[in-house]
Parts: sequence; C-alpha cells; structure tokens
Amino acid sequence: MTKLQHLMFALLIGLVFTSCKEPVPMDLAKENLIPKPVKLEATGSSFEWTKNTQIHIQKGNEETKKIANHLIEMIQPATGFQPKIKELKTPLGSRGISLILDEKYKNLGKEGYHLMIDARKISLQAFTAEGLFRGIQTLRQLLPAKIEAKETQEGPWLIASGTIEDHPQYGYRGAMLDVVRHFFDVDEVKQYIDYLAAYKMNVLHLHLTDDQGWRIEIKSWPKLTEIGGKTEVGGGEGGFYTQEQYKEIVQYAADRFITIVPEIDMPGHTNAALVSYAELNADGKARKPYTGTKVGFSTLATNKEITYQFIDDVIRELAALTPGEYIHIGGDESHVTKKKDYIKFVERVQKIVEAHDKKVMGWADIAAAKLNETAVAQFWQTKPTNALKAVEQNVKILMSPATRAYMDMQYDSISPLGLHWAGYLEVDKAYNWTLEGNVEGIDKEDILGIEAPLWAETIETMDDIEYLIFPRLLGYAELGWSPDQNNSWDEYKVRLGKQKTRFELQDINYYQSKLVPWTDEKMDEEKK
Ligand code: TNX
Repeated sequence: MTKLQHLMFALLIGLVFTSCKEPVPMDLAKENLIPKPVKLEATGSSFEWTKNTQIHIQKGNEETKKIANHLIEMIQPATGFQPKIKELKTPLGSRGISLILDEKYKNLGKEGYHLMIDARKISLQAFTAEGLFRGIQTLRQLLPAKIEAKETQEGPWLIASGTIEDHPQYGYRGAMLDVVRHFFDVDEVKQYIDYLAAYKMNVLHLHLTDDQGWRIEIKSWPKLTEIGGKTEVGGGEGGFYTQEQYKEIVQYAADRFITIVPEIDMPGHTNAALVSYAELNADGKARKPYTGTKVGFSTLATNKEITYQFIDDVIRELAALTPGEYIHIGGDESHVTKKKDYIKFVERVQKIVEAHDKKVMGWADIAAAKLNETAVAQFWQTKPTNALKAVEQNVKILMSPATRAYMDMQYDSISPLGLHWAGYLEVDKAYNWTLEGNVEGIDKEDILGIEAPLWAETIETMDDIEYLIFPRLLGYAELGWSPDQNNSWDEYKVRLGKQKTRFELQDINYYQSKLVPWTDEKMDEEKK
C-alpha cells in the first residue's frame, strides 16, 4: 500500500468505528417528564445529539421550520451546536432528528405528538405544528439537565431511546397573570409565557383592568391609560401596554401556540376607569385613585347609556387585538352593584362581546345572569354555588378553585409572599386533586380545562412571580394534560424534585418545599 492508501484505510476504519459506536444504555422510563406522557415505552438504548446532528423537515414546510428553529434556540446556549435544517421530500427514517407533519396522527388531536427515539435517529411526528411544538418540550426534558445552562457545557448530549405517544386530557390549560395590582412589562410577560410553554400550557389569561390600574391602551378612551394607567398597589408608578406592545405579546404567545385571553373586569373592579372618566360614575363625579388591596367597592353606572358605549368601544378595540375566541368580562365581587342591575349588565355586555364575534368568559359570578351556552364560567370561589348555576345553563366551567389553584396563596404561614384568604396552599395540596373530582355536580363533560391564577397584590418582580409559580405551576400543567390515573403525589414529587438542577441553571427563584425530595441531576450516569 502506498502512504496515501494507508491514510485512506485508517480514515475508513476511523469512520466505521465512530459511526458504529455502541449507544449508551439508558432507560426512558426513568426520565422525569412533567407533564407525564400518556404512553411511554423504553427500549434501553440512547441517541446522542452531536455537533453534526441535523434537523430534517419536509420540503417547503414553513410551519415545521419554525418549530425546528425553536428547537435550535432551545439547545444552542448549552450545547454550542449550530444544527443545520435540511429539507427532504421524505425525512422519516433519516439519521438525525426529523420533525414531520402527518395526517396519520390526527387521532392524537391538534396538540398530540408521537416521538420515536433510537440510536440513529429521533422522529417527532404530529398532525399539526402545535403538536410538534408540544413534542419539542418533551425533548428538552429528555436532554440532560445541563441543557438549561446559559453557557456552553461539555456533552455528551444523550437522549434515552423508546417511544412516547402523548396528547392532552383537556384542551384548555392555562395560567392567569394580574398585571394590575403590580404592573409587569412586556419582557416579564414574555418570560411568563416561556414558563407556560415549557410545560405545554396553552392559554395566558391577562387581568388587564382593576381598581388600581388600567393596563391596555384604548385609543377611543385615551385617559384610561393616561390617568388610570399610572397607579398600582402601594403607590408605585404602574404602567400600561400600548396596542403595539400588546400585539407583540399576543404574537410572542401565538408563536408558542399560546392564546391570550384578555380580561376587562366589570362592572366592579373598575375604579381606575371611574377615576379616568367622571361620566362613567352614577353621580357623574370622578373617583380618587386607589392603591390599596380591598375589593368590591367600585361599580360602573349600569343604568347609563354612556357606560355601554364605553364598553362597546373597549371591546371593539380589544377584539381587534385578540385572535383567540374569548374575551373575559370579569364580573367578580360586584358588591356595590344591585343584583338586578348586575344581571341586566352582564346580559347586555354578553351581547356586545358577541357582536364583536367573541365568546364570553367570566368569573362564575356571571352565572347569576342568563348566559349563552357558548359562554365559559371560571370557578374560583370556595363555594361552588355560582359554578353550579352555570352548569344548569349548560355553560362550560373553567376550573380555578382558589383553595387548590390560586398561585397567589401562601404556601404556609411563614411564606413571605402571597395571601391566605382561601387557606395555605402547599405543593402537595396544589397537586393532589382532579378537575372532575373537585365539585360534586361538575363532571368531566362540563369542564373546559384548568387555569391557575396569579394575583399580584403582594408581588412586584419576576423573582416574586417565580417564587409563587415554581413549583406549583408544573402540577397544574400535569393536572390538565395527563390522564388522572397518572396522578399520584408520591410518584409526582420525585419527578418534581428532579427539576432542581433545571430550575437552578435557569436562575429560577423557586420555593423549596420541604415536602419535595429535591435532588441534583449531576450527570446522565444516574439515569442508566
Ligand atoms: C379575589 S378571584 C379576587 C381578586 C383578588 C384575589 C386575591 C377573583 C375573581 N377576585 O380580585 O386579587 O381574590 O386572591
């Protein structure tokens, strides 16, 4: 052999050797996925994501390309890899990672996905791009915890092999953020959206107006934000979103397959509007700004025509900014509105919302009025009287029972943040319930889904938000997604405890509940 032939031979051997490298044995069933997938089968081997791994998509499929880009964005900081996206006619079966849309998975619904991992390839398939997006969240959790690091880490980047078939139990899985009691800016809301997306949630309800502030620009009623936007609890400067900024939030959420449900709370919880426009008050006198935390003292003038012109303008402008089907009209705690006026008011506002081609969502208090069957009543109170009235009207229920799902409740009596009017809410109590078993008379077919509200009387920063939502949020995501037979606190708390390293690498200020066995995930070794 010549020298060159020798070299070629050595190269060939090297190539054969690297491509035949034995896969590291791993057990997919030992991964700590939240929410827990519907079906999982482990095959005992693993796939290694290397700097040469490519992502394959179907030729010309722009939707899938976006998902591929999300995936790249997700793995880039920690791996330092720059995966190429390759468009193929039939990507299925090719080495590397393929993201594929296929009618075949229609039975898994629009959020379902099928994930197949072996030593050579990963194929993620779904009926829609939304399903692929949910699926890449699973991939994120299957990668080693160090994937969450903001700086480049050493590999190997191993993913356990097997098959996952997954789809949600409920189509509505969300959280609420109160941006009124304390204002949170666009970047903070985007961060909150990222947290929801990571656990496959699909709705963000924004509580945009209340006694202490008005947070969304309404061009036909500019004083709402010029005056009403400048206050918040405790006397801070408040703030508001211009319509342009709001669109940016809606788009950011939509890119993550999250729908924004905007709330204009009325006829109570309206002091900020009543400060801004004297004519909205029954006595025609503007109210004083309010920066305390009491509820139930304000009401729009339900018997004045101008009130309905105002609402029509607000809903029209908001509907134009809202791709989702719902507008939330609040309706809670209208203690100073006469009952008969409240009922007339809700029925009229319902017509206004529908005239702008949206459906009504409201706190279950609105079930005192005659609702259309397309409306949704959000159950929150400690007693289900209002929610049951909604069920009688064939109105669907969104489950947010304060005793279980209010993320602003203190964990215990020494929690530095939060309230406790609905009791303390430790991580086990927040998880250990089911949507359909919560209230007698509210059955599975009456329930639209789950939403965990975060009221902001006591919180001012992203750190504060994180302390209250982590780790309870993960439990709500699982209650909405995974079938009930998957839910056992004793098993869940172990999976939750294994999130420690991930939270810490993301600098998440989580509550380290003593009930959770927090454990570091150092290396992949542990999972073999
Ligand atoms: C009750 S829940 C309210 C809110 C408060 C919250 C504090 C609901 C529909 N109304 O105005 O912020 O309690 O937990």
